[in-house]
Amino acid sequence: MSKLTHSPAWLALKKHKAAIGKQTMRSMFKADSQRFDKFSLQVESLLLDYSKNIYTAETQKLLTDLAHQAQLGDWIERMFNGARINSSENRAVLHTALRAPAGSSVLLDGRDVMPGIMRVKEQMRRYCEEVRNGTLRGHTGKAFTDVVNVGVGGSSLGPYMACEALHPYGSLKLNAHFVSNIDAEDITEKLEILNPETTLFLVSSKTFTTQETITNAHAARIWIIEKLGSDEAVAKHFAALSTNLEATSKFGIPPGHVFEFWDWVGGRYSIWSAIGLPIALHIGMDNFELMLAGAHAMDKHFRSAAFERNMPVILALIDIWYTNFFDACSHAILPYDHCLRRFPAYLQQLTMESNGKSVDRDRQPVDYATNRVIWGEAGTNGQHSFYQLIHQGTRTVTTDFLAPVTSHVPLGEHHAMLLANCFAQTEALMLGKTAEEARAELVTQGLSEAAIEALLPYKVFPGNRPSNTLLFDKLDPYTLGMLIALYEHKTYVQSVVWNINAFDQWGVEFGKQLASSLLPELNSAKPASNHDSSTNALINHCLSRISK
Ligand code: G6Q
Repeated sequence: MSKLTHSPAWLALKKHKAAIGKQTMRSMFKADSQRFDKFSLQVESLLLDYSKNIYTAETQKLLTDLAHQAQLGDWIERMFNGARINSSENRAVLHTALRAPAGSSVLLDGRDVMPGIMRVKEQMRRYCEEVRNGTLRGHTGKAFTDVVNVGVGGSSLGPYMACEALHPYGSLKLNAHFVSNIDAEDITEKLEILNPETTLFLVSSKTFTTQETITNAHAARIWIIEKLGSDEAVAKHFAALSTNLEATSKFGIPPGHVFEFWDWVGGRYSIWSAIGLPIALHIGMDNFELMLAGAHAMDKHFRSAAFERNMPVILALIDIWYTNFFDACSHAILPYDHCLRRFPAYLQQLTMESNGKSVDRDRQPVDYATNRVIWGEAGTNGQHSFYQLIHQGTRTVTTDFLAPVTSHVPLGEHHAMLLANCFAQTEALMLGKTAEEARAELVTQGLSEAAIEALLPYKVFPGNRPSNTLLFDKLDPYTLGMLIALYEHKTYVQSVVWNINAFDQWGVEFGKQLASSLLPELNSAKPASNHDSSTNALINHCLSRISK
């Protein structure tokens, strides 16, 4: 048994769960008209309502004890101060330095990382200006109209999500595209609609060795050379975002078009680094800097606020409450903002790749649940598909609803309707519908007693289904920065309590290794025989079908 599940704070929470288990949120709201005031928090324009949870002042106290027991305060400082908290890779974790303002100093092994960060930001600014104003042009002298990010995972999901989220701030003259899949369909469907003379490729890869990215980048390189008729076009039509300067130079990208970052920036935390260049090109460097400023504001809050008033800490502890004491199976991210439609996918990687671990920092297997499955979809689309399961399914799904108070596009009653749907869902999930209420409704509809009896069980909603709601004034770059940093820190807090390393990803590395070792067998004339019977048969089925 691990120390955690035997610790005083854990055992106290277990006991508390048994006691609180009988109370419903409906009764909690009824008993306390101040419940929202007690369980909500505002940081700048970001409002978190966490009152619709199975949660009392005692829950908050016990969860906060758990955080103190894990020495969360020390771990937070360790991260910001450049300690090598990514122990299995012996790396510091300093994505927060990337959004620190000019004039800050962040030491790593006694050396300030800020001058390097500022140098790359300055390089990004110049490049963005020159591409956006047409000073920097393609091989045939035409200004760029399209930017294609070639990258995968952490080198794609963040910029892709942010370019969509900040679309209202995007340049109409410079379209952003994202190619990530090794499936040739991905790059081919992009190339089909693009003009090589006006297309700029950003090869985004921390390692510059990832099979998907390098293969797609080579396909793009061949396309440019063939269409523009010269190898020299590569230097003008390609830039690289990477830590591997040797490999970028081998690819033929001139040093001035290579945007560096460092091994202390994890892939899924790299949106703030040169990996953010597609965002900066799309919305302009000033707006990108606003995104960094929003994240920095959240960093300051995270570092200084007491745990009871600390937004990332509160969200993390509530998540732990359900994960470890209610056996909740998954958590849905439900943005009522079309621009945030890729946010669930982004958070899926951030949290599942960070905390989907089962061995703790002391190399011991854990005996408690770690990260849950994260999923979601923009509202109101999700309402017409999977919300059924959230309302009436057999397993607890907890939820985060996110919504802007105002829309970028005031059109009729659209935005009021969007918000009405959002709030109605959180209310219904909390309240449910009792048999009496359902019966009264059916009576009003004029149904016979027999028809009511037949329908009634299906019309009852258990309620007591937890949700958090995050409201912000408008989805601008600053707010998006705050939101991303909020979830990054939430993820970190959970890892600290669970005593796991949120910053390695051996499962992802495993996948990379497996695919490359199997590839030669798909190109071989001989049938495969080195695997289990299933894998051999799958390979051999393809070989036999291809040769027909
Ligand atoms: C992120 C992961 C993973 C990584 C991709 C791309 O934290 O490690 O998603 O970002 O595998 O890696 P490269 O940037 O090295 O190509």
